[in-house]
Amino acid sequence: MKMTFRWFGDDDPVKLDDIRQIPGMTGVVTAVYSVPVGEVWPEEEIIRLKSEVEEKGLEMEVIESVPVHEDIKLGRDTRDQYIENYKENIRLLAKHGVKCICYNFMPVFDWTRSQLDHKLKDGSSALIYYKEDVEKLDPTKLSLPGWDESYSPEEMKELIDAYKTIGEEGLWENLEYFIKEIMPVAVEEDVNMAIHPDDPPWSIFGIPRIITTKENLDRFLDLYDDVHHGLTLCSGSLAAGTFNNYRDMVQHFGGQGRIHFAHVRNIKILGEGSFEEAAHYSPCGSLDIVEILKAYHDVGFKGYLRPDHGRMIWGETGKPGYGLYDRALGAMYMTGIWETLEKLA
Ligand code: DNO
Repeated sequence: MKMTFRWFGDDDPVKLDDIRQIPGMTGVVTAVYSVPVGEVWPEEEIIRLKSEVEEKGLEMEVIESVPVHEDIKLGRDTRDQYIENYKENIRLLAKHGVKCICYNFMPVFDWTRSQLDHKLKDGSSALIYYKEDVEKLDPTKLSLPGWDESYSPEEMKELIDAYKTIGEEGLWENLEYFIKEIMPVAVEEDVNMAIHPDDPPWSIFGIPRIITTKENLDRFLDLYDDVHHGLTLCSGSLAAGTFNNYRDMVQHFGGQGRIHFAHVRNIKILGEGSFEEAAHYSPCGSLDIVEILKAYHDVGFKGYLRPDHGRMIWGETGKPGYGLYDRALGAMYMTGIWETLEKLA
């Protein structure tokens, strides 16, 4: 297992100088953020980013994310050019030492929450998802970090309607087309492609979502028979669905060598369809992080792992879910568990 930390580049209030001081940290997970979705990343930007990271003694072996253009997800006529660009990004990143690319196939919205600064009893704040609040939201008028904000409300409505029209099976077809195009390039370049599950793992705003359950992840992996075709197994996303057993998924997919990247965080499940994000420490939430890491250890997990969303603690302000302190505590906690597992093995 290689412990990593997400870093949003030079604009991130969390600095590489901070990240390198977390014991056991091997590298950062980052991306080129200056390029619109669907375009080829300038090679000089990749080189610059890599040398900036390496100068601080960290590695840049994982990219999160190379986003997939909506025209690909919708299967529009223009998709082939965007797919060619995607392949070119895989080649360029491989050329500069990237070994794993995280991406998702969520229509329009990436992760969704009802509130980003919910005050917890201990004075910290966390991201939450309350079903009844999300149901009241108007998706054409809202924005969350990580979402593409370049759409007007009218364009957003049109996009959402287009997804409703193709439905889940249409989305599967478009995903299959994309995977069959890009995977031969990833195999040739020896890059592991790691799809991120839908967060939360159910349909929101009437839009289809398909990377949601064990059964669907099996169906996804069956689209291409090569170990490079794999998963980012995100505990906070998948386990928010009470129908999912994350630990069982680690055993199942990890046993097949198909988990390339692990996102591990804790959540407190508040009944069907609602949850609060919690500190990584098991008693703070509904997930048993020791059992989860033990499952990774048992399958001989050699991929990358990162702490996922943290709370805002100690007066820190910054990108919701992506402050320094709580994620550093999470990383250290998991590094400690891993060290224990190694010693007891
Ligand atoms: C949320 C993240 C996601 C993830 C993308 C991957 O905090 O885990 O935004 O980066 O879905 O493409």
